[in-house]
Amino acid sequence: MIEVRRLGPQIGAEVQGIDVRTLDDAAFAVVYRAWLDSNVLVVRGQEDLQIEDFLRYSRRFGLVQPHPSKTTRHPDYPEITLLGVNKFGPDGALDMAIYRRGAEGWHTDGAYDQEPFKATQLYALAVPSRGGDTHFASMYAAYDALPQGLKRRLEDHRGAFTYGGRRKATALLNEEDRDWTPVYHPIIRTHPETGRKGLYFDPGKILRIEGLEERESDEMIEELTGRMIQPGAEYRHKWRKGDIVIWDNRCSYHRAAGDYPPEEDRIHWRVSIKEHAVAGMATAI
Ligand SMILES: O=C(O)CCC(=O)C(=O)O
Ligand SMILES: [Fe+2]
Repeated sequence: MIEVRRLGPQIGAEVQGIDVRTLDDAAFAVVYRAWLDSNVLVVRGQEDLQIEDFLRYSRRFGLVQPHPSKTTRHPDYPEITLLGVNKFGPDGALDMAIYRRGAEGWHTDGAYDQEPFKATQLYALAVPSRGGDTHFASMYAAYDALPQGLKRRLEDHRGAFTYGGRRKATALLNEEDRDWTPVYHPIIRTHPETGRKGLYFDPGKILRIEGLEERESDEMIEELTGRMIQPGAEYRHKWRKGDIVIWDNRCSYHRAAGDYPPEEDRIHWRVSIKEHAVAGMATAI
């Protein structure tokens, strides 16, 4: 019996009573709908998944693609990024780019791509005794809370994004992959499936806002950074081993807490998912 439980007032839901390995199309349609409605979907208790199980389930959401960070790919499965693996270098020093991956600020994954990631999905293999949560927040709420004048002003503007953004944070990329040409996305972006508008923004990847003078653009980036997170529109996930969490990069921001004891393991498999027709949806909904 599938049950969907809301985790926060505007964002986050948990699906109970499923095994992702044996979900039929009708059940998957419930899962997918719950995900679209809540931006972040949690499935707990999926212990002992094999990589193939995780990939098969992930592909039902869209096109699973290898992430540009080649050094953190699984050696046999390029579509799987390993999070929290090889944290210590040969000299025993903690590699901060791995330990604090995703913790430098609120962001959305893949804004540096012409077609950003639709979704990111994580599976928890090892969870530390404390810390290591993931925080989420709604882009819809950020848009809704913008003053009318600002909404109107931003409506026609696109942002230029690259992987490293203004800080050129490219430590996890190979040398030859660091030269990114900026891509452009509307700052007010309409979600292709829900039709709702969100504040599509990522302070770590945006270079500038098209059509604004440099100073104006920097000020606007500053202002929008302060408007991303709205009270009551957040969800904080406390991981347990066997959890699967998928978030919608088209309508949510996230960040890792980056605060767990470094000597402990915090390991996830991650997939990056792009848009394409969703298997089983045509008949199921
Ligand atoms: O490890 C986490 O909690 C999330 C890291 C992150 O930002 C990502 O995987 O995209
Ligand atoms: Fe991320």
